[in-house]
Amino acid sequence: MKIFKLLSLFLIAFTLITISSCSNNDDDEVQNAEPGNLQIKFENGFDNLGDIILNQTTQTSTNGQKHQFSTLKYIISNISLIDENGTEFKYNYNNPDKGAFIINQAEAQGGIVYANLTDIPKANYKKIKFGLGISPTAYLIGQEGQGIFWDKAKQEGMAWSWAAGYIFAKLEGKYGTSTADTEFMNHTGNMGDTTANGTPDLYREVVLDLPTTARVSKEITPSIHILADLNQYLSGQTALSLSSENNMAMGSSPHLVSVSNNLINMFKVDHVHND
Ligand SMILES: [Cu+2]
Repeated sequence: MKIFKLLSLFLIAFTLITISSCSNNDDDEVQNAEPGNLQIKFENGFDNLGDIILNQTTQTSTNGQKHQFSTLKYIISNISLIDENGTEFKYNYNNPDKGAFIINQAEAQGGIVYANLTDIPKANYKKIKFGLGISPTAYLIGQEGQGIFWDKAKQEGMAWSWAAGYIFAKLEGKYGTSTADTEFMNHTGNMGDTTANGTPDLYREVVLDLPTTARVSKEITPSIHILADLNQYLSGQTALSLSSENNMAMGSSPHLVSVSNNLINMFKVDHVHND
């Protein structure tokens, strides 16, 4: 009997401890599971030198052309984050109204253009993925399905007519051999429904490793600091020269396909801030 009583007491005590520790865990999880925010910093530069000054910073390409930008803008969309378990969180995927950003060097503050993301699940993220431009899938949702971003893109000169669609990257400035004195405009984009038209799809995606884990929580808003090396434009995987044939190119011509292939390789995560 004594042993039975002792056992019962032990069992009750054990159960109480288990219940209380369980409920403690539950409380912690409820608190910690709250989503947080994330900031992406885009620093546009040439090679390892950040902060391009419009109409000023001049770069010489592989093919020996001096060039500088008066306009440097591009669209980022379909951002996703991959955590330490390989789980991918898609941020307003194929929803430009909530998930697309215009990165405009004219709006850089201290050389940085910011994209602020909200309501990100708490996790330790190891990789970031995003698209340059607007995906064909998002475009085919139609104008009504993305009226907010479409209007914004129109206002910021990042769109043609709806039939032609968005401008993915808008690069304008001057180039030349001894001095940058000849105007150029290269505007990349899909010119409508690429499948129906049988035209090239210039939307490109990239996956980048984070050198430090981005620890998103209610308490911590990490910043992912990306260096975009605009040297890739003319000196990327395909060395390009500007000429009278392509210096006023708009749409998805072969030259602009090469430009798109070069530009998607310009992104690198330099560092991550967890504070
Ligand atoms: Cu930084």
